[in-house]
Amino acid sequence: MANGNLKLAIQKSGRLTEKSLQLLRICGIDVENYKDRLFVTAGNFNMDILFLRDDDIPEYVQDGVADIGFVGENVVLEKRADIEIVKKLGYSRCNLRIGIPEDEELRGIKELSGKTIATSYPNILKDFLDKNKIEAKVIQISGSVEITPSLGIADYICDLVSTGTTLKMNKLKKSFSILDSEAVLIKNKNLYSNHEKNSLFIKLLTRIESALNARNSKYLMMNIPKDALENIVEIIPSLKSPTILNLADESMLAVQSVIPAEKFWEINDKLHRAGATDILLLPIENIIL
Ligand code: PRT
Ligand code: ZN
Repeated sequence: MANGNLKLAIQKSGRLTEKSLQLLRICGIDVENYKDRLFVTAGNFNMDILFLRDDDIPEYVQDGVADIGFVGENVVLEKRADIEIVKKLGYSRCNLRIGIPEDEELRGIKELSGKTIATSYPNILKDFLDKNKIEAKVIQISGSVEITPSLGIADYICDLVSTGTTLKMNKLKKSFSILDSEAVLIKNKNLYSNHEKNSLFIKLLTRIESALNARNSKYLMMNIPKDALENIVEIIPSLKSPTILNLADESMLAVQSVIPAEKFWEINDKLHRAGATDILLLPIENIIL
């Protein structure tokens, strides 16, 4: 594999895999026939993709076996790898939290003192406890942390939570948050010294940034009566000034604009009231600013 290609490590099989491949596809990078392979070379970009367990990605990037990686920030912090976090990628969001039995209450973090807490993230938890000057016993468990309180192994747990269903199923509930996590782009600290690879990295980063910009934006199109223009332009939360086009019907205009996706339902009623018709909202794949 010493071919000058940029080497990207992603999770082989798990919660990050599909979203990581999808991000590459939006960046225009073809990754085909990857099932049961340890690595593949992209069809149309000088890049090799290595498929690894997520826990191994920070160390592989630190040691330069891979140049860059997509991995959960929780794993990066737990492994204490000497790498650079370049960017949050906006997927696989979760929360590392203290979970406690349903019938207990914790009024402040100091009440963790003297308790036994089971976790797969002992380093992150110990850092949190040290920072808050709390002495608690941390026991490291590699899976099914949520059953430890009912087995009498631990008082509380510290685990990743997304919907909260796992906690509920085990008669536990959410308590303090230790870390908000999501997938991040990481890179080897010496990558910049390899000019060829670094320029491939910058090319990829530009594409990732344009994909992330687009993910939160939509393309809004509508027809409006000419005399409503001033009103309507005020309602639209545009990235830039909206495009305004004449229509065959001279009393009407077409208005088009990129807007933050989450704003649409907020402004939709206002647009209607101001006289907009034929409102279309379209997805955007990339935005190059
Ligand atoms: O085999 P490999 O080691 O590669 O994978 P893995 O089994 O260690 O990891 P995987 O695929 O389960 O998760 C990969 C990454 O996804 C994690 O490191 C997080 O960054 C992210 N992620 C996002 C999550 C969750 N959400 C999540 N809910 N990882 C784990 N969970 C688990 C959690 O541990 C608990 O058991 O899901 C359960 C809680 O989910 P809810 O929805 O019931 O609250
Ligand atoms: Zn793992």
